Amino acid sequence: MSKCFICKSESIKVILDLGESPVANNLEMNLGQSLEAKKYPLKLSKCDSCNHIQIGNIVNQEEIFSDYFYMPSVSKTLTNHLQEISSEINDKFKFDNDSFVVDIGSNDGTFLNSVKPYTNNILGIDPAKNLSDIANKKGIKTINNFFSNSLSKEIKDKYGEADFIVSTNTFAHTPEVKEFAEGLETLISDQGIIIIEIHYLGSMINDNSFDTIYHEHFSYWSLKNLDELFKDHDLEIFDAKILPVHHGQLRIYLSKNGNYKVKNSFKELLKNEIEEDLIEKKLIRFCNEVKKIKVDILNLFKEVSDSKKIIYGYGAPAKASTLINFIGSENLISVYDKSKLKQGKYIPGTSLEIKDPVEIINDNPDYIFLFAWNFAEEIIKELKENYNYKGKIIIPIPELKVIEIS
Ligand code: DWN
Repeated sequence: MSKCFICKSESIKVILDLGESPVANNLEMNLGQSLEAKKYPLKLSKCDSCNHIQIGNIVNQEEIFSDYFYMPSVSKTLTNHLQEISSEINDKFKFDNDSFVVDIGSNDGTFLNSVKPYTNNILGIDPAKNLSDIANKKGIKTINNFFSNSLSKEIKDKYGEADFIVSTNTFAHTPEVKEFAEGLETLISDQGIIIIEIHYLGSMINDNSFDTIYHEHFSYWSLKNLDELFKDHDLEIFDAKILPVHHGQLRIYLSKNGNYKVKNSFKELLKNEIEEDLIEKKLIRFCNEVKKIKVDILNLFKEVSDSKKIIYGYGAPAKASTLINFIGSENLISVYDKSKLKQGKYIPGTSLEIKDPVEIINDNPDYIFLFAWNFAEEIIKELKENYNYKGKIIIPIPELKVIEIS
């Protein structure tokens, strides 16, 4: 029986069932392994007592994160975004040259690399062995482990309290939300600042981005539930903003209670979320919209195959696994992705090999289906300038549309 990650209530209801899906980022090495990929129920559930939205079926975190193929450094948009975080911290809160900065879910060290001009007193934490090795080789000291309160105590004993803790796209990736919050409370200094970025429930609902539902996304956070959770751990959100990056990220700024005046930007966002009635009214609309999107995409695929045209996918994001396993992959030939970690592997559960985008020149697809729709601008620019692509781009989310590059 699954329990709410926050209040531990067992009164959890499934609100959206996306069928069976493999672990999204567990790209397979060959066709045989891909077609045999283990699939798990992929459902979205809601806690009746605190309204927390969480994955309906827990897959072991070791299976998901020990060897991980997502790297922000593949995208200029994301690399710039992480760079902006460190320059914003310096503008708003000022790094000292010995400020101790910890990145939880540090991946390949892209964010901490951007902190180096301000301080070398940096530490990454990431459970993926392959990514921790890449970061350590780049000289970004990284502990290969999951974040926990006990690890926080070890870090505090060895290196002292953190002046800044940054965690992007990680806090939603664990069911142990209280343990994570305790770890933050343990490690952060009395005047320290924590910045957490996660995909925002409000953006998912408003943008119909149901493809961001996959097993590594354990929680789909509302600002209200974040506020209540951290208040139980002597941590206060004093600022918050929604960012366009990825698929609508929420950034929250926290410190020990009372350190910073709570900003109107946070109060306004919280008020809108509650007044917009995100959880009840909009969530029901969202679940109905998902079914419509599936029908619309399948109708488009039928039109394309009736006209004997060919479609390739672009981008092998985790989102692609959810979308493909929900709508089927028989209409697609294969998928392009710039990430060298992903090329030559297969989207799990399909026969779609991931190819270097340079092959677009030979393949010359009539249509390109943008699985990495959140980077449409950067990718379309690349298709035009690097591959002189002419054809039609299918952008599935937030609404299905086809644009022509002539
Ligand atoms: O929370 C998460 C989000 C933030 O990032 C993680 N759970 C995993 C990951 O999700 P994702 O895999 O959907 O992330 P992306 O960054 O949307 O994936 C984009 C994919 O597209 C990457 O594999 C890189 C690729 N890409 C490309 O081939 N050419 C990206 C760009 C910008 C390009 O020009």
